[in-house]
Amino acid sequence: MNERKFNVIVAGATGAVGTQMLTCLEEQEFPVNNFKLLASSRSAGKKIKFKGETFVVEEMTKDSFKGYDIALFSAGGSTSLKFAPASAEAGCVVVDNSSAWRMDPKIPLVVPEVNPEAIAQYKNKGIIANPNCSTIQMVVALNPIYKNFGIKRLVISTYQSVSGTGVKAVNELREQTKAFVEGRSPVAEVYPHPIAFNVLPHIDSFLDSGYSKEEEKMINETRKIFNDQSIRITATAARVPVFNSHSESVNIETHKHATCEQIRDLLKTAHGIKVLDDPQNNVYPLALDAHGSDLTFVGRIRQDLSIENGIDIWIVSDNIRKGAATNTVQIGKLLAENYL
Ligand code: 25A
Ligand code: L14
Repeated sequence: MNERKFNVIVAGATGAVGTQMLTCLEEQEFPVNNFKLLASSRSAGKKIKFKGETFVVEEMTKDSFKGYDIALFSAGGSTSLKFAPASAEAGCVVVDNSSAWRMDPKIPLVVPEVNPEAIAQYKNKGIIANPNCSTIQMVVALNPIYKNFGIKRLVISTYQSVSGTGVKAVNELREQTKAFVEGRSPVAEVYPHPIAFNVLPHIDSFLDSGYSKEEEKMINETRKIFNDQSIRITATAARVPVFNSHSESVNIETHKHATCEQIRDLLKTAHGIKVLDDPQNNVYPLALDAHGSDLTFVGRIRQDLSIENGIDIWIVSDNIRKGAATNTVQIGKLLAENYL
């Protein structure tokens, strides 16, 4: 890697994902020169430590970006729609974690293990989109299977943690759990129903089709990342009372026949994946174990006995790290190293 250092902004720096982005920038040894933290007026003035130095959070405005090279955004969809074009205009390339730009055909949607070459399309609009958390971990696990056997159809069920919704949702699960245990009635503010000791088949808003937006994102984003509109996909996304890490059951129908051993061997050597698959000894991926890791964990690999070319797998990853912050910082690093 060359010696050049980059002027970097984190926008939405006080949120669940923004905070993790700072840790990832440190861990991935991102070559940072000037550094700036942005959030809403609510957080302006807040002090945050980065690489041993204290930075004061500033309110994001359209003038925040001049003289900076890369802005990592995790400030929500509407904020991103408002400010990302101003950043790009100022020559500061945006890597955006919100859903705002993902399906824009001119904007690349990138998972470094799968389609790093798409980063080159940053030139179109000065924006790169980071996919949805549930999609990222799934395509990391599916990529070796897609490349070797082809994928005809996916049937997905997710079991998603509350951390994706942000800090308030994490606090709500904690408070509701205490309320239940102490015999008080739980207060539901972030979600329409209590999430403690419950399962909600509801993530993001519902569409006329009957799918939720989260389910639609998994379908559309997966096809865009693989650049293959022929994959048939259906999904059900559920929220479970887990603080962090998403779990997914994915049923895969491949074009070519694959044995479990072939799939297991492929995944064992794939970048970013760890196979945990010894169910007889109670070894399989777990949300609690994935917490804090950048890896995507895969287990319960087995033949779907109901069709000819079917495989079932269980996928778990830390949704705030690989599902959001880690992936965004990885994209930023590839962009800096290879294109800027
Ligand atoms: O539209 P999307 O893309 O679907 O995204 C919606 C939300 O999902 C989260 C993210 O929340 C986002 O707001 N998110 C997006 N992508 C995600 C992903 N891949 C994802 N979560 C997981 N995986 P978040 O909590 O992670 O980040 C919020 C950050 O955005 C900042 N922000 C909001 N509006 C802004 C803005 N920054 C600049 N300009 C704006 N106009 C926000 O800063 C935070 O950093 P903040 O200062 O508003 O919040 C500071 C603290 O206050 C808490 N808080 C937020 N809202 C309220 C609140 N407290 C009380 N009342 C509120 N209404 C925050 O939790 C934070 O701790
Ligand atoms: O990035 O879990 O599209 O509530 C929006 C919903 C992130 C997770 C996105 C949640 C998701 C979020």
